[in-house]
Amino acid sequence: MLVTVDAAGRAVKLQGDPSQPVTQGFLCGKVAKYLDRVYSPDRVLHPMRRRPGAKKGARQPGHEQDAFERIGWDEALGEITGRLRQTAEIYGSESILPYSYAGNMALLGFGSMDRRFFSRLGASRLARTICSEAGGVGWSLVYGKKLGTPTEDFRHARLIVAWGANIHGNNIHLWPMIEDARRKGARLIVIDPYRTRTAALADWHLAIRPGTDTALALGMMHVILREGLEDRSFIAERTHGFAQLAWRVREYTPERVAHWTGITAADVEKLAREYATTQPAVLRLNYGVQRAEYGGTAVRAVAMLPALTGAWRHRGGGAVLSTSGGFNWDRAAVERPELALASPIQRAGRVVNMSALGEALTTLGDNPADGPRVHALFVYNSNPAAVAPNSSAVRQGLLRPDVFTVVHEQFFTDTTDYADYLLPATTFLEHADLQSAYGHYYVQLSRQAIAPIGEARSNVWLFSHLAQRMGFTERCFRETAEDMMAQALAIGADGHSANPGMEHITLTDLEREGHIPLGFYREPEARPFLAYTEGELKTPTGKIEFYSETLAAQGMDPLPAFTPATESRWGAKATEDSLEFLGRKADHYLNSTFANLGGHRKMEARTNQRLEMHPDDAAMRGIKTGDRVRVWNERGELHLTALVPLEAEPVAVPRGVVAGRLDWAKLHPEGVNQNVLTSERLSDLGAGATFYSVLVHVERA
Ligand SMILES: Nc1nc2c(c(=O)[nH]1)N[C@H]1C(S)=C(S)[C@@H](COP(=O)(O)OP(=O)(O)OC[C@H]3O[C@@H](n4cnc5c(=O)[nH]c(N)nc54)[C@H](O)[C@@H]3O)O[C@H]1N2
Ligand SMILES: Nc1nc2c(c(=O)[nH]1)N[C@H]1C(S)=C(S)[C@@H](COP(=O)(O)OP(=O)(O)OC[C@H]3O[C@@H](n4cnc5c(=O)[nH]c(N)nc54)[C@H](O)[C@@H]3O)O[C@H]1N2
Ligand SMILES: [Mo]
Repeated sequence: MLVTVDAAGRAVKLQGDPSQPVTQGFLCGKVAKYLDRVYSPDRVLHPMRRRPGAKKGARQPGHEQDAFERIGWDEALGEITGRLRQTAEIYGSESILPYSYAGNMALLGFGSMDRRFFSRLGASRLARTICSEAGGVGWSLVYGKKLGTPTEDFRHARLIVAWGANIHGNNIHLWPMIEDARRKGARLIVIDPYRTRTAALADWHLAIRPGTDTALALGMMHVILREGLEDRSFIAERTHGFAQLAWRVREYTPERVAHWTGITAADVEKLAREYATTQPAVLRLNYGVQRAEYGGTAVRAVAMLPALTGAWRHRGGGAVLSTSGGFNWDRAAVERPELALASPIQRAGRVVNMSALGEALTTLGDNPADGPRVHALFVYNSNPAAVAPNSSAVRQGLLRPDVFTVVHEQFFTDTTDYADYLLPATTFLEHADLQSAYGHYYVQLSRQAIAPIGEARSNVWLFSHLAQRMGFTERCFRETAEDMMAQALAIGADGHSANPGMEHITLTDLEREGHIPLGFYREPEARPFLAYTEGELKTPTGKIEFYSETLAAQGMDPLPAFTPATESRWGAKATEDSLEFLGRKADHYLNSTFANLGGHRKMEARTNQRLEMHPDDAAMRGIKTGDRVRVWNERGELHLTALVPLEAEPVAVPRGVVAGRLDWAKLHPEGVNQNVLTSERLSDLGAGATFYSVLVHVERA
């Protein structure tokens, strides 16, 4: 991204960097308006302390400040470290819980000085599972690490399958490559229960029922093997466990798969044939499939398809979930986990799963074997009161008078309303960082473009200063962002990185170029990158694993199998009138980020606080577009406005499925959002969140 700064030091223009081969000079709709955010009058600009007597809990937008009084940074750091020290002395250091995720996805902003600080403190460790862990584990069981088809190579594909991936809504920079491919005759198939913008633009949309992708993938394999469309030599050279897989998929006839998925047997066959006989064929698997109770297995099953057909051999073929496995940063140098040995507990803290924050704040510690109850919560890079599942439990926890809460934020979010101390955070224009990626293969450096607004400070600055105020004397706590960039890159005496795949990179070059490809991606034309086609993989057998010895050793099924989610139409919790609820993201917000800005809300207006329904489900309940509907389950309820397609309009969701979108809770008249409905049940692999395995009831209000 290029930022134009005027003589007064004010950013006046944002644009995509035309020299970046993936983003190609354009920004997505929401980030194009990022300056609205940087200079918003609603930003948190100073450290604040809750006023004596001011109750915690949701406040009307514009009135959040009333709960706080302004203090200086020095006072804030002193008082917060005092409280943390006291909490650790009384309850044990593991009663302190950091909570952070993806507000800042840069290398240092996501996790660096903060990890050092909490390790040295002996705090609980957070398992960061809310987004991608189930799929990451599922993918890695097959391939060892997350690599995949380069975004730029989608241009060469002849068949593109978006599988639980809303490319046009969430991953717009891939779209031009797809348009290129389609101009040359490629077809786009979308597998998604919801008619996304991507689905609306596709050649073929298969509206699969939520949580049934494993069945579809195994059904496709059934057809591929029955018709002999597999790539025998690729299977023999590169994979492990084919015979066992072949045996397993015999059960998954198109007819059985049709029963579960809602896709006809004829379409299952057609899809399998088209997929296996078109090359290059590429799967864009994103994280939609794995926000489900059996989502890890689903990703695992889908990921096996290109290994069966040998699609990896072809430039523009294969699959991609994430490219993050290409980046071998020196994380240990940045995070320094061994600092935990110098903490009061002299070991790494217990692990708390972020996808069960409600439980962590309300019941964890009831059993003393699990360690102490949580008595201090330190939130940064995240808005858990809006994004974490089962938000009633989260709120109940945040309201506990014996939980001391600090929030480092840019805005007065749903979460800051529960803070004892609120600290102002910089935006990415106001600090420097390195950028990793999960959609491309370039190392990037983002410079600081403008001075921090107000008294905002970066995450690195904050945790460095907290550590010093705690009296931590290790030198690493005085390091700067620049020091840590050099450490992440493992810059040696000759100025070059020592990280595998980054040896050609120097900080000076990065400063000048902005983005530099990873070693294996330096000559993509002369030497195209074909993932998993050469050498040993990082799996136990060194091969692509259809059959997993790792899972077998854990007593789990070593082969993928379809299991219906507990909260699905066949699950134990289903009743006559329950509906499967997809609490999806908004096209014009980034999770909960941007939801408070007028321009972004306007773009999202058609679907915001709506419940999208199939006409039959609506008619059965006497519901029409514009009606207020009550949506509820055993965890919570909220009212939304029904959005039902008219006869001539395409349906957004299949029968039995309803869909909502993420918003800030306090911008809803009832002070809640759709996460009052979602559950803390964890996924089969990776213990991830299961936002898309939810049953609800709906009635006209
Ligand atoms: N505009 C916008 N862009 C974003 C974000 C945002 O909030 N807004 N968030 C960013 C983040 S954090 C992430 S992780 C990525 C995620 O990007 P995606 O992985 O694309 O994320 P989702 O929108 O969660 O899921 C994709 C699609 O999966 C569908 N889906 C749900 N359940 C199932 C299922 O069982 N099977 C199948 N086949 N599909 C299913 C959903 O309807 C959805 O359209 O996007 C990033 N980009
Ligand atoms: N129902 C439902 N819930 C979901 C999802 C869904 O699809 N449906 N998606 C899930 C997914 S995929 C994800 S990734 C999570 C995301 O959940 P979060 O990681 O909480 O993401 P955001 O909602 O974007 O909130 C990030 C916050 O970080 C702040 N921030 C930004 N930069 C910085 C910084 O440098 N420092 C500090 N201290 N703060 C900063 C922003 O102002 C923002 O309020 O939500 C999950 N929740
Ligand atoms: Mo995410």
